[in-house]
Amino acid sequence: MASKGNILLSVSGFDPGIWRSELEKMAPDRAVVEEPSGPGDPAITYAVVWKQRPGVLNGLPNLKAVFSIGAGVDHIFAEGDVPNVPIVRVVADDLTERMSEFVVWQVLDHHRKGPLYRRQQAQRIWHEDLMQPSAREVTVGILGYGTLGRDAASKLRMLGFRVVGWSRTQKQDQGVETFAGEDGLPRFLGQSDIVVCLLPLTPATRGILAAPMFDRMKKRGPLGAPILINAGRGALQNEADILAALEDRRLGAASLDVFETEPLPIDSPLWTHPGVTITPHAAATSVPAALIPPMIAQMDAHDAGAPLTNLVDREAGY
Ligand code: NDP
Ligand code: OXD
Repeated sequence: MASKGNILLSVSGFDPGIWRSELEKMAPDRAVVEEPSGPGDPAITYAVVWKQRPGVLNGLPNLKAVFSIGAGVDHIFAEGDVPNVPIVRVVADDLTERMSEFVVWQVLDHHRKGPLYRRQQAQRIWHEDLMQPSAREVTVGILGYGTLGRDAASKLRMLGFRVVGWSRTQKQDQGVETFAGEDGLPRFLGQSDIVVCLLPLTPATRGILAAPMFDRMKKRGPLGAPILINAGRGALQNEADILAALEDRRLGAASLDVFETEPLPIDSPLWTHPGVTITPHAAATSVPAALIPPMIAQMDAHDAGAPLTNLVDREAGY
């Protein structure tokens, strides 16, 4: 029996069913609806969204907050006017740990020459590449030293890598040299052998992974040329520039989880490029059973007067 306000669930790009059933399980006292009952539906108090239907959030007089089912919120702003209510994003160990797994996997794969040995295996070639640096000789630079970046950094450091971080505002972190803003970028890039991008997509970061950045990256290093790993957002990267940089060795290789257009078009040259590893926006999946309980807990606490946490700064866009 629904006695609290209704939850509007508006997701596109995948089946909302598992989110709906988890919401219904965890919040039996709230009805879950996928559309307002009509203009100005007064029963809706919270929305849970991923690339919501354009306009669906507008004109809901009792909407108290919008919850993103991911860490990123660019998908919310992309769908036009978003009412001026708080936006809550995912900050959860489950998601963070999944992302760190991905980052560590890709860093180690490049560091330990996975692409080379897979190519050799396909040709039955037995040849040990003796140019194998130790982790201590390799610096991993994390663009976007936030919730995900810091966790990945701590796990990479445990493996022995040197880590540097770049963020919008200056950070202090023991054991990690940190840089901030445009001024800090050249020194960050100049020492990173592997650049891991965990930036949010905002007006300031759109298209940042492009020729001007690749031109400024470290020229030589223990891995030969710098490696790019992007698990932030596809619109952070210029794919034509990545391909050009791979051709002239400004980049040695790239692992891309996100793309300008998703799914990656069948005719994209990235699919077959020997220097590119592709995963289908799978770096850190949002798992309903892990993410819905804290969302419902926040809704209940907020209804009882508590402030919301993990709020998005609308001006900064993340
Ligand atoms: P956070 O907000 O915790 O961290 C973002 C970091 O980026 C912060 O350090 C922030 O700086 C920095 N940043 C933002 N704008 C700029 C800028 N203009 N210049 C320099 N640094 C900047 O986000 P999360 O770590 O939780 O998530 C990051 C992103 O990862 C998400 O927005 C999403 O796009 C992506 N993601 C991808 C997934 C996947 O499966 N591929 C899964 C989950 C997330 P400051 O610290 O100063 O605020
Ligand atoms: C996210 C994502 O933002 O999965 O959480 O991309």
